[in-house]
Amino acid sequence: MAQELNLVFLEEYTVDNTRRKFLKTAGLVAISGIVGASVPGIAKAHGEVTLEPDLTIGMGEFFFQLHGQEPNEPIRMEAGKKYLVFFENEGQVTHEIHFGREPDLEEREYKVNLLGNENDHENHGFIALILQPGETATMQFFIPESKRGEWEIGCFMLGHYEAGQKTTLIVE
Ligand SMILES: [Cu+2]
Repeated sequence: MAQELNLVFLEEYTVDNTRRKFLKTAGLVAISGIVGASVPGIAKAHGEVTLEPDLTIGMGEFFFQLHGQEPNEPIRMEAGKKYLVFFENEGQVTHEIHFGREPDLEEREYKVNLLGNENDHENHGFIALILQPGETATMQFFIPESKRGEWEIGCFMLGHYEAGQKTTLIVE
């Protein structure tokens, strides 16, 4: 049940002229269904193209886990680089993936979002990915240099953040 999720761009993004132009007018955009169009894929038999993720992040009760690391061990990413990230809900219940800082446990989201804010009209805000048990999503995004620092990945399903489902995300 792969869910082809949106491309999320931040600020300057220079893959091709068409998208750059689109971005200049729209700011942060989420575009469905073009993941395969902009990322070098790995050709498979029968004409199938499989994307090779840079990172694979699993989640469950109650953690995020970069494959190759321990649950909730800090995740490091580089600013100024494009990432294709594969997410997989390996748990038994629905989980969310928010990227931000300053958790707001009343509103159940971060006050500051790494990938845009809801009320930021120039940058159509990306709030969270929501995955049902067993569901996966592939997301592509670019973290600009201006976002260097310490962030967090968290799940704001009721009680999950409180139970420890949060992981430090270091943008270097
Ligand atoms: Cu959760």
